Amino acid sequence: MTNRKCIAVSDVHLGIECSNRSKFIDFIDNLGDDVDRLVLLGDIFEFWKRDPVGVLLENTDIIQKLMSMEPEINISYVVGNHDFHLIRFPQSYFGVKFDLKHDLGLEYGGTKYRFIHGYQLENMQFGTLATYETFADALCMAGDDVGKAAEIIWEKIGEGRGILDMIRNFLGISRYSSDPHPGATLPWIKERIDEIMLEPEERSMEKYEKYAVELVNEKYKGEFLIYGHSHEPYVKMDKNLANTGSWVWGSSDYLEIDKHGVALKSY
Ligand SMILES: [Mn+2]
Repeated sequence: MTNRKCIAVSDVHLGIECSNRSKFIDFIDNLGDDVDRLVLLGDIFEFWKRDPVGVLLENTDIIQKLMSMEPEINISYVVGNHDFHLIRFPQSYFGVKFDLKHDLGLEYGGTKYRFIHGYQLENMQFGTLATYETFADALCMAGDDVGKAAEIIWEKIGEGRGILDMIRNFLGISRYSSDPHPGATLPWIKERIDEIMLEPEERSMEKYEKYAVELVNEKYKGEFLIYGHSHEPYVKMDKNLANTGSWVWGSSDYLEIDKHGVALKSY
């Protein structure tokens, strides 16, 4: 194909008020004829503040639209922290159709591109990636209100039962522990979870880019890294880094990737 063009988009957070839903529908309705691939780069749906079933039901029109775009446009879905729960259904129609992944590699114009949502950058301070993913999945199922969800998590971690037992186990805070001060680790976890629960707008962004540079220099050496998560769109060709931005609070960011490189656009 001569005009291969990939569109990457993330952080639409469908299901909450500030999501730019109608504009996003217009956007996917009007992808150009030269687009052969759409990468949904995570947090397309918001399952932390809402329940997954409710959000998916409300957005069946979008899901059907996306499904009908194949095979002309190849769709890949890389899960984010807020829609991590989707990865639990690899055999579902949704999973098969969208080819759900934790990360994705593609090549355009001789450049290898690596796509991740970007929650992997939280892992740098949270502990292990497995712990973070367990946490993200638990939050997806925690309920319909973020305040309530956070509260539930504190109760669970504190009491040592329920959905976050796995996290406790990872961190070695067993309620059967002979450690006389098992609570000593709690402030450490609380501090990190508090930060992860902040809205992207309230977080310090420099550290994400710093961690992303580390990934490009180590784990993804020789590749161009594209991520979302931070809601701060940018393209830095010199650093082999780009961010897809978001579709909340009036933003409508996306990246175009073709043989010439990466371009940041706003719809
Ligand atoms: Mn995210």
